[in-house]
Amino acid sequence: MADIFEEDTIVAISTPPGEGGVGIVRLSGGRALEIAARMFVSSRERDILKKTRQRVFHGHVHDDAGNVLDEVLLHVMRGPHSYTAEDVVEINGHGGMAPLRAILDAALASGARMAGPGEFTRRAFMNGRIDLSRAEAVIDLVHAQTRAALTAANTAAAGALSHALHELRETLGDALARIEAAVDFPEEDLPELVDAALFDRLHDAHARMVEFTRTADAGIRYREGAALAIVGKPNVGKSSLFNALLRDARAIVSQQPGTTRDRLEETITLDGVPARLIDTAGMRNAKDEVEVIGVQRARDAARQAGIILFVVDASTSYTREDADLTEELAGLDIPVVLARNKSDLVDVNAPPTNDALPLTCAATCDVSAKTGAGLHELEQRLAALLLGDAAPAADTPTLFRARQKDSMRRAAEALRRLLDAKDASPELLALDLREALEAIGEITGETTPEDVLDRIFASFCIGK
Ligand SMILES: Nc1nc2c(ncn2[C@@H]2O[C@H](COP(=O)(O)OP(=O)(O)O)[C@@H](O)[C@H]2O)c(=O)[nH]1
Ligand SMILES: [Mg+2]
Repeated sequence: MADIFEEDTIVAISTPPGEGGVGIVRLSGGRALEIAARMFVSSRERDILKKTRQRVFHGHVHDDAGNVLDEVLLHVMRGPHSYTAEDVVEINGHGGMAPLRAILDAALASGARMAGPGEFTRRAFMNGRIDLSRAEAVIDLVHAQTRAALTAANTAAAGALSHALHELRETLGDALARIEAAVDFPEEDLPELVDAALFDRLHDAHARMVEFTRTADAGIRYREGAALAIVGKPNVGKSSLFNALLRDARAIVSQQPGTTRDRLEETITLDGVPARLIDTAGMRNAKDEVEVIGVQRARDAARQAGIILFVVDASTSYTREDADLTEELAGLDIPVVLARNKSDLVDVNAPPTNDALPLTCAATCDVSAKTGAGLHELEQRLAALLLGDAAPAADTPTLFRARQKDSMRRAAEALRRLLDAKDASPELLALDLREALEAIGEITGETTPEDVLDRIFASFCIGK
């Protein structure tokens, strides 16, 4: 599989642009050492081409004319004991774009080719060092925004997900081998190959697949996060609630209605899920030109949100504006959490001034942005909505992409068909098994179409 690459050695700057303590230029491929040797002069006259698995050299990188470009540490890792399973050389130079670019140019001039996005990781995958689920987890490690997302990505990157998937494939593959063998045997020999124990194993495998599909939503949430739009009429305390949830005085709060005109966005963490909290302009029939635009933006934010946090002022009666907004939100088909704010002003002994709004809410919370009362419960309700009841136990391998979930769902369906029709002909059983195997193979990479692979690796950064 790897041979299409054999000729070319790729190079890229692997650290982010900008200034840093160190910067790394990474080379991988059959000629990585030879190219590095052309650019590098060891300070102790060591030969970097000498066979060792791993070694670090100190010295200088030169251009063709012999000019020193940077003082570096050269880290040589021979395949297959490297990230890509090929020969890899990492040149650790001084951080800063000028020296790194100079080293990169020298490598290109010496015969390396510029790496595409994710090409190092793609090589690790093509060379069989990691499967697709691990390669994708590497992207997620880089992009993880919360501890929970990082844990999930780490678990998958370390191979726990890949291991669980390969176990499933083995169970299915073993069953397929037996069932296919049964096709060629006379009827009386069947029980030994295809027995109750085999169906028990498939039954267990099916249960694990269903569990994977169930917890996938949480995995996807950890990775993608969700947008949480705060909407309501002017002056109900949206910006105050935004600040309270952020634990920061980010938005301007004022008793003057119509203060917030633009949308503000900040990320908070709700039970491990990165949530983009969006403060919006109060929804009303605004006259002021800027405010009209703000209200339009509020509408857009609400429409695109994963959850709407609808804020009302519980210390006053609902108005026409609340009612209009309620109607508008009800038409959106997005879960709404109702926050009855300013609870500190509500006299608990007085009869409630507010009847229920004609809106089915996923949750209703009494809060006070001013005193912080009810905030914790509000956060818990929001987190529960984001994760459903599907949050996987920590360290349990989880699917974390919609694509993976879809494949797993198809695998589980195929296996369900088989289990529902155990007495069907071996040919039919084999058909279902093959379909299930193929679907799981899409997650591990064995049967993933090339264009899907292209898209996955294109989402990496160059140098990873
Ligand atoms: N007593 C009380 N006042 C609040 C509370 N939340 C907001 N306010 C006040 O209500 C006014 C409007 O708040 P603001 O956050 O700007 O509302 P927005 O227009 O919906 O963004 C300000 O004077 C706030 O101090 C609350 O929970 N209790
Ligand atoms: Mg505001």
